[in-house]
Amino acid sequence: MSNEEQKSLNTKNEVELDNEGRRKFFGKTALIGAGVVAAPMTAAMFAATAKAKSSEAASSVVHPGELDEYYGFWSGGHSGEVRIMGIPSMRELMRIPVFNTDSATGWGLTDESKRIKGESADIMMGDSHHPHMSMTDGRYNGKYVFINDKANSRVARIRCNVMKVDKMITIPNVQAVHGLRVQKVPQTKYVICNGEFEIPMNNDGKDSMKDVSTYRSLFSVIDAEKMEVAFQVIVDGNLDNTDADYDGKYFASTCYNSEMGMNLGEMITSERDHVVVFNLARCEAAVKAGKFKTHNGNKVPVLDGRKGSKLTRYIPVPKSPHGMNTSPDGKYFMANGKLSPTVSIIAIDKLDALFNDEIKPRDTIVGEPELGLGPLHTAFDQKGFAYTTLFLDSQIAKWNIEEAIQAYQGKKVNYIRQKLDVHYQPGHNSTSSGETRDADGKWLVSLCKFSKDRFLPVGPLKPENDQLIDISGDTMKLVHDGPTFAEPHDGTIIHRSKVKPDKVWSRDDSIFAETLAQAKRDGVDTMSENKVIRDGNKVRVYMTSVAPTYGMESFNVKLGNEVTVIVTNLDQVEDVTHGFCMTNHGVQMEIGPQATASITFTANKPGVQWYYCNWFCHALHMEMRGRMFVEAS
Ligand code: K7E
Ligand code: CUA
Repeated sequence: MSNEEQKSLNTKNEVELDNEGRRKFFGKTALIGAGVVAAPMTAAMFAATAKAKSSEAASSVVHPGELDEYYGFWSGGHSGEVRIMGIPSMRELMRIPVFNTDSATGWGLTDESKRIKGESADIMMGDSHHPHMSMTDGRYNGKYVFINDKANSRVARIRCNVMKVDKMITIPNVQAVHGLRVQKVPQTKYVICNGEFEIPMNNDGKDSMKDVSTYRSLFSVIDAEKMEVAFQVIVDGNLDNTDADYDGKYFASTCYNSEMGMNLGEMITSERDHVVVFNLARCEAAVKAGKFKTHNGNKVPVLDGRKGSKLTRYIPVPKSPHGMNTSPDGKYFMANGKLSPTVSIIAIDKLDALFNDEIKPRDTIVGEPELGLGPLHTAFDQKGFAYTTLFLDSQIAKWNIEEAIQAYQGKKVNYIRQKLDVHYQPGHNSTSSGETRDADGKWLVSLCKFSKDRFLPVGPLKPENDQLIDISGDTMKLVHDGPTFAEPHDGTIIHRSKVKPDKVWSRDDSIFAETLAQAKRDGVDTMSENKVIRDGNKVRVYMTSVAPTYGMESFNVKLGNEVTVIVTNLDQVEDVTHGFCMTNHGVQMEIGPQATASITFTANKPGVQWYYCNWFCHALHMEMRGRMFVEAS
């Protein structure tokens, strides 16, 4: 055995030990729970794993100057942002600040971003999990990407022509918006999202906050164009992840706390939790018929979808399921077991009968393949295979859906094709176009929560590891390790033909429309004029920018003035973005070509304060600056 081989074996052993440790940590739940036993790996599976390791696929190489075939939209987790990746190169192309505050672009600091954030403008952080693009007839339409903020119960919309957030709302009556998906068919009229944490229905602190019987979790249905909550549905238990069908009829969500437990032990007592299925037509009819209540002083219609309601059905599944994924042929909802080694396959074509009370909830389950320890999320190709992440086993299981269904009917088939080691502890995974009718079975990305030994050590906080896997052949092949900063929970892989971003801004973009309206009220033509408007203690400074100068070399204010600087970038050249930074005032922003951006601050330091352009725009970029004279009175 060579040194290298010995080393890799050692590493492997350490990793396995580590997995063992984790297994013990989760042991109470994973092992006592539902009599869970890991499916032993067959020799064929071992061989497949080994083969996948030894053959090097070169197909992920994107040469300098070449473009990727896919866009990836990655969430930034508790970094609060969304990232645009190039697939298969795994290059990070852009960051879209959403719930976080961004120094470079001024997101969270500019007047435009504060307006878009609205009532949550003072919240500077977020926890983004699930980025999903709007669809038409089950295919991406390139218009919007929606993303949740678990930390502050918000949902934001990114407009894909400029790749900036143009709307953000706080969802009322819920706490911790987690799972988020879009209606796929006929188009994304609705964005659906889950309230994860249970809270008193009227959460005003007046009733006993310890009376858990008053706690609820709500499913929220958002009008995608208006970005308003259309209605909400009260459920039994809590809600975790969600997805929509390909018929425009049903949404399904997992629940891991049907017990309504308030601590870990209580949350995992039952052998079974459930999947809630929502009947969209019945919900819309109930709203129309006025069969709802409102709560907490807002106008959102809240429907009662608890057990016994016509609006929902509860399908028992093994305890504490996590991911919810719809197969791209539109046939199945899949609930990933987490504490159970199984995935529960729900036949969508049986749901009509379930809602008509012709069959029992469990009759909709047509398969429950045993895949390994800690199944969290499942992705798909177009050939009938599913790819499930096994968190505890640090593997991805590739399995055949129809064979898993046959096995459930008692036939002796080995539906598992391969288990591929990933590094380590994968959460979500995603296949190219796999959440749409266009699933093409080319790429799979495994978003691994731990990287351990895969990269140069960078201190106690380590990167995560986004691994690219070639799934175009019979076996999965690992082709790339990609370190990422906290924390891509979920990613979607979208063919580049679906996304058509603009090269420069339109002058009438709604993102800065309100700023232009103010300019109009001030009688300023932002495209040509450089002007200071004094309005009591307020000073509005309008200036243009053309590389490498601002239209205004200096302006005067008085100490204590509230100053708004409005910059319009007259450059029409693609990629010539200017910045505006006022030294010593915590003021900085991006102004894209043909855009207008503004930022407001108090001039609280007397004397000469230089402002400068901080986006490198020209050979004379350093000279692109001017002075604010702050007169002490
Ligand atoms: Cu991390 Cu989709 Cu929020 Cu699973 S969720 S891992
Ligand atoms: Cu303008 Cu740098």
